[in-house]
Amino acid sequence: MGFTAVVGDNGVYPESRVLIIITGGTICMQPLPDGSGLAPVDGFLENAMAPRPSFNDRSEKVKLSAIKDGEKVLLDSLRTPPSSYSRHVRYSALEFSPLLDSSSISSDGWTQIATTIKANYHLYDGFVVLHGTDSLAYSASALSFMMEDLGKPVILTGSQASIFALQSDAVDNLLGSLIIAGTFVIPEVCLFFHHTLFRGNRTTKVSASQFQAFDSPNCAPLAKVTSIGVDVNWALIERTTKIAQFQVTPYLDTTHVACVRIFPGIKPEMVDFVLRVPDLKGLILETFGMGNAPAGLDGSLTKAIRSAVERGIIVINVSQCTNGFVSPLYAPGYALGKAGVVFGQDLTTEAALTKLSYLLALNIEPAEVAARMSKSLRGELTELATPAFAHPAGPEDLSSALSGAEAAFTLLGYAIAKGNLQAVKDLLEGDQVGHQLLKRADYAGNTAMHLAAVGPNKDILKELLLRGASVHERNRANNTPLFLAVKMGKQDFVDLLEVAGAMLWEEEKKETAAKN
Ligand code: ASN
Repeated sequence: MGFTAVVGDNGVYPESRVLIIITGGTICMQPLPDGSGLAPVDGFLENAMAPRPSFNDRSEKVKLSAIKDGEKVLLDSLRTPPSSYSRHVRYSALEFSPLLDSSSISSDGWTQIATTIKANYHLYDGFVVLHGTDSLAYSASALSFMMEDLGKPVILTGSQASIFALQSDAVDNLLGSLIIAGTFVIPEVCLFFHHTLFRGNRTTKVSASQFQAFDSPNCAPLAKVTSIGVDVNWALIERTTKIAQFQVTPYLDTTHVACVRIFPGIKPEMVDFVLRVPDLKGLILETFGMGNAPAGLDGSLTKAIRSAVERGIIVINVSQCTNGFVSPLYAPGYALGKAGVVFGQDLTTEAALTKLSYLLALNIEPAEVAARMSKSLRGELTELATPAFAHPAGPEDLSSALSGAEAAFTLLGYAIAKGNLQAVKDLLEGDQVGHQLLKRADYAGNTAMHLAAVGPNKDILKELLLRGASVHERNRANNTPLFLAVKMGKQDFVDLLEVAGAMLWEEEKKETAAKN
């Protein structure tokens, strides 16, 4: 939203709240005293964050409420100095017990992360998950599917070197994640690494040792941290256009899926053997190039696959290439398609496996699982709806379309204040322009949602929600649209905002109750 550093009216900067969920990983590791390698150690907040000035402005100690294992607890918190967005980020942490090397994470760990976020969703503005890098792309993908109608940022990060090491990427990765989670309402499961914010379910680990360890080869970064701030690519951000509250599917079925990487000379019997593992429900087939596999003598590989598909097993074709997509362009790929293989477009293997596990956990028919595998649920794949050779709108098109954005936002403010729904619709027409306008704010940090929450026409509020506006944005005074609607006593606006997932903090409830 591009705020410049301005102190709030009363001389203090507002605070946002972030919960850090610590699962383990190198970021919190130290060498074991007996020399048997690195292992995670607990007490990260006190030992790694509190001593560092960039994580701790040494302000008065404050406890934050959180829900842990279903119980309300009070956690120590720390606060960052004000960022260039005129905000402190206050945060507390919940640690997994035991902390893990991420190679040991499983569906149970993902469930624990997702349910912790669900339980604490109403208490924090955003969530940062500290996690080892080895399986980070799997966890980011898994969580993106488990979380539906997410309205707040969930950012996974870790590091290649421990925060206790002299030369490490840990501080940059963690501080960047905290500031983004506490400043921008990016309602996605993201992965932040080496100054770059990625859509989690598009990522893959590309280096075992370099600090630039992750990439999302088929999707541009969602944001980049530069010397002057965070450059968010708002046009790319996924947002829900349903009026619905955040929900979690608390389980993924990773026990009935398998993954086979095709190689020159692979025996069809091997693939057939895997496809006959008792209770197997789905297979990810990593194929060559654009989705090709050797047919086998007399088409025996294709026969094995066809027979499996007839037995109700879902077979998904993804490419071994990191960039590009699969298609039935070549005869071998076409034959796989004829045998009933589903083309996973540009899905990563990590996203394909976790998406399949998610869909299997929903207990829907195999045909429905197969249909949903080639549709985008959380921005994890590119649906090939537009002609492959169309020229996408370049950055020039976008900037010229937005050159009058400030004027358009002013007009939008007038239309909202007058209750003129048609004018609002006209101004928001065009996906990218509309999206940019919904992210804009006036001098007081009020977005279109803040204005509509106190405006005369509830249908405008509904229209903004259906176009993907967020109920969680806070203005400079740290107020959400719901807080303003409650203060104005607009009960039907309050009801609509709550159905769309808005909620008040405990102090806000007390404050509005006292004044109303
Ligand atoms: N083995 C570590 C893990 O994934 C690697 C890391 O975090 N850099 O937990």
